[in-house]
Amino acid sequence: APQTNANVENEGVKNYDPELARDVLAGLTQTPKSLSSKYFYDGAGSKLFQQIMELPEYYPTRTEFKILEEQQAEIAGFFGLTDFFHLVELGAGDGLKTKILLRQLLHMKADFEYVPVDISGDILKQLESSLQTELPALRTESFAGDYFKALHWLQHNKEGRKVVLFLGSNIGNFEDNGDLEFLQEIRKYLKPEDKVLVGFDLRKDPRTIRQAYDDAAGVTAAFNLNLLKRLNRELGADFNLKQFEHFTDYDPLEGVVKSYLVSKKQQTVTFSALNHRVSFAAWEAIHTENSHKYTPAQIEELGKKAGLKSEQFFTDEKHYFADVLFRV
Ligand code: AVJ
Repeated sequence: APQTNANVENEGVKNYDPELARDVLAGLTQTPKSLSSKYFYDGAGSKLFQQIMELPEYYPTRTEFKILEEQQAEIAGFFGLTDFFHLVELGAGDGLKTKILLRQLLHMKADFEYVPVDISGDILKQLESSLQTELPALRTESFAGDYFKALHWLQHNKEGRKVVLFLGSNIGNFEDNGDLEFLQEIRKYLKPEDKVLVGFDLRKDPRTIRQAYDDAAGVTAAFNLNLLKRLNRELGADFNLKQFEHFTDYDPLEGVVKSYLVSKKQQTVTFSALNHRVSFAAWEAIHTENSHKYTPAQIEELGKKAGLKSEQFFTDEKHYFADVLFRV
């Protein structure tokens, strides 16, 4: 009987993450179905994202890298170098882009401490060891956990002003007003002498944007489908990856890339660890990601609503991307 099978398969996934289970069930029992893009980044997903950043179609990383490289001295100057500060990076990742700024700040003899924050302790350990060999003079104190827990901890345990980095256009990944709410939350931790540098992907030819999320080699498709692989492994689901496909489109009115996993036929998926089944109609879509693109005016407005003034835009010659420096 199916019940018995489910119990047998259960053995493999006894220690599932209850938060993942709750989010996934909530997302797949509502209409339209959705899964949070924050779950893309398991081991395989992080590797696939590394590959995405190398794709010819995926311009954001390369463009932001160039902005930081070419304008590093000016950007560092805007941080204010006359007194000590904490350079807090939310979602530090591999720090490849940040190392440009870190090197520059050390070169300018800035008095600062680097505080990389990431949900993944593994990523932070890798970052710390690479920093130790590449930039031995750097003072680092990493924080594994939630971004706002990190800001709270800093406020209560550390003296001195701060410069907060939120790079890579991660700000674009929120739903609805999530970008505004995120900046409003950061604002609560800021003092007049603090700064925030945020990476925004700008509006451009809609075809350029669409291609960046639907590459010819199919890496982004694999990245999206990996979410289902993760649910198979971590929640004992039985998604047949051949029966779902990656679909993505950019709406130039809304300025949002929306990505989906579409069920190619009517089918039922069983989550053996959760004793739960989810049915899909033929061509029913699971919404998996939003990626917002902004006009400069929208960025100013967003800042204003969050109580932040945009002090300086750092952009590339094609105006594909902007790192924007805000203060209160
Ligand atoms: C990591 C959120 C910046 O939205 O461009 C890349 C994630 N998704 N290709 C983005 C992503 C598909 C990426 N961010």
